[in-house]
Amino acid sequence: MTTLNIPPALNGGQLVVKALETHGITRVFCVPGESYLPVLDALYDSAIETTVCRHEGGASMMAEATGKLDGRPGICLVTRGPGATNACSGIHIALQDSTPMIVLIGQIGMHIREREAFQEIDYRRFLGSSVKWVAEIDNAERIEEFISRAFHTATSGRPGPVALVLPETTLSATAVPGNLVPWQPLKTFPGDVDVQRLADMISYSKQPIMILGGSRWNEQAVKQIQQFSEKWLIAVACSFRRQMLFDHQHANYAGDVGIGINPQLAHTIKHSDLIILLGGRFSEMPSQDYTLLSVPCPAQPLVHIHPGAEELGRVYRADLSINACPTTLVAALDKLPVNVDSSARRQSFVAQSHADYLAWSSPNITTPGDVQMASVIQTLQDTLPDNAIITNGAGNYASWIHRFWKFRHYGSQLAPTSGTMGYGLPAAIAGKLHQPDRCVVAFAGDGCLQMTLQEIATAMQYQANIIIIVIDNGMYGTIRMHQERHFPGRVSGTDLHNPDFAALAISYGAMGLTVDRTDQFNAALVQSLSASTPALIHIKTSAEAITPTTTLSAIRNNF
Ligand SMILES: Cc1ncc(C[n+]2csc(CCOP(=O)(O)OP(=O)(O)O)c2C)c(N)n1
Ligand SMILES: [Mg+2]
Repeated sequence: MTTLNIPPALNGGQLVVKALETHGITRVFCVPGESYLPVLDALYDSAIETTVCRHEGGASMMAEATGKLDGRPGICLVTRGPGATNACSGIHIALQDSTPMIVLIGQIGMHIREREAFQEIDYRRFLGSSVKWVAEIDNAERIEEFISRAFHTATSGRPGPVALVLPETTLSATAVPGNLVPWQPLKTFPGDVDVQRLADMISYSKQPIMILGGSRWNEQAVKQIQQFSEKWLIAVACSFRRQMLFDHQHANYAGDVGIGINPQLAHTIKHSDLIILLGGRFSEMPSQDYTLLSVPCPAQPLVHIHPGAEELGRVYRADLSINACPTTLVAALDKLPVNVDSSARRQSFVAQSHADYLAWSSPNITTPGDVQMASVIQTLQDTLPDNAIITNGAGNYASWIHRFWKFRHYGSQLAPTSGTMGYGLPAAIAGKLHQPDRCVVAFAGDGCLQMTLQEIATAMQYQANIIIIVIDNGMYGTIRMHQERHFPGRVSGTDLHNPDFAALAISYGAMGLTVDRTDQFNAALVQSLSASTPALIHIKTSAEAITPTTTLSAIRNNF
């Protein structure tokens, strides 16, 4: 007698978790909800680590940051209705930052659909333009199919967020698991003809500048592009918040093309005879409100390389468009025999571009108040390992990092190109959980931190011993800056009355320290580095020190 070897049927929650395991997921971020209890229950038996957060915004930002570091989708689990609405901040970051991410959302049972049942949302309409793909799984037998597609969709072409909606009726139904195998990352490769044309354009250019951006990079590709820039004598800049893509101490580094760009670098880009956009979209922030390249036909010769075909020709009509991943493009460039015309001229162009960067990033500036932020960053630079992960959210405080911190390694930056406040703390927690051996420092403004402050409890719970540096100027400084520019002296809705952040950190069980003067920072940093808990350094800065280059009064008085 033969016995049929049929695996036992699993419930929907078990099928979801089994599929995540198959695709190599080791950690999920969640806020629990009664709408997806079978998934939580299946996680109980799984080797997947479940990280319980305090707010779905924090959970989705942690998932997004994990995707950014890892290249595989970060996973976030949230409940229906308010859980999903709270998760939107992280979903939007994943969309704008081209980060692979999968959000699993609970849902009411299918039998009560369309009555606006408790926390019912039509996610296809609600998330329609905020994700790469959103689908509701109405049959337990199709869970594996949908999850497989979610992994492929989130990671292919231009990566981004995918939302899968899990009705209670699907999670409680059962099905027999199939022969699911892990998803396969899809790469796009440049054609030989295009690579040769790119090489020819680089050969004959007198002032080529490459601007690195986007996602789908890895450590090897970052090394290869560095070697390529050396051999071919190319100046290299990094796009807004993609500074980890090129070693800032390298002789070919020209600076970051972001908010508060070095005017000299902007000039260089405007007058370059070849711009190579590699990996990024060159959207509003790096393009300086679309002024560095005219739309759709730039004045400068342009090569645009992007893994998503739909991004090529979307804004800029390039002379050469190549639909390829940064990794495959640099691998192809690596094989080319070097051919550079007018190398002496190129050498001096590269040297001048780097000299411009060094002058711009020198911390020898003086700003109002008792804390000099450029010196604070210099102290960090002198003390932290150079592969430390630096995170931030949105606010003028981030300009100190962008301008003065010298990023040196791939995977050392977690910062939202979407300009989302509150990102620094959850991103740092995710970074530390992902790479526990690395030093992780979260920067936040007083406004920024208070958007996700409660995640200090998550850091405590999982011993994610990060250092949080809060730059407290008593206001939503960025908006005050714009306000003073457009409506001088009419302060409206931008003042903040803040708590004692150090005391607050201590109440969570973390270390809390306060810095009022530059000379106190070093001791606070040393103490934080030796802490056996997360540590928060509350730096009180002058509201006048609004940017590295100007003061609030100067803006108000239109100087
Ligand atoms: C979630 C979110 N809400 C609002 C904004 C608009 N915004 C941009 S910067 C900023 C102020 C940031 O204040 P703070 O963190 O204190 O930094 P500062 O500019 O004072 O250095 C605001 C409100 C935003 N970018 N993101
Ligand atoms: Mg502030």
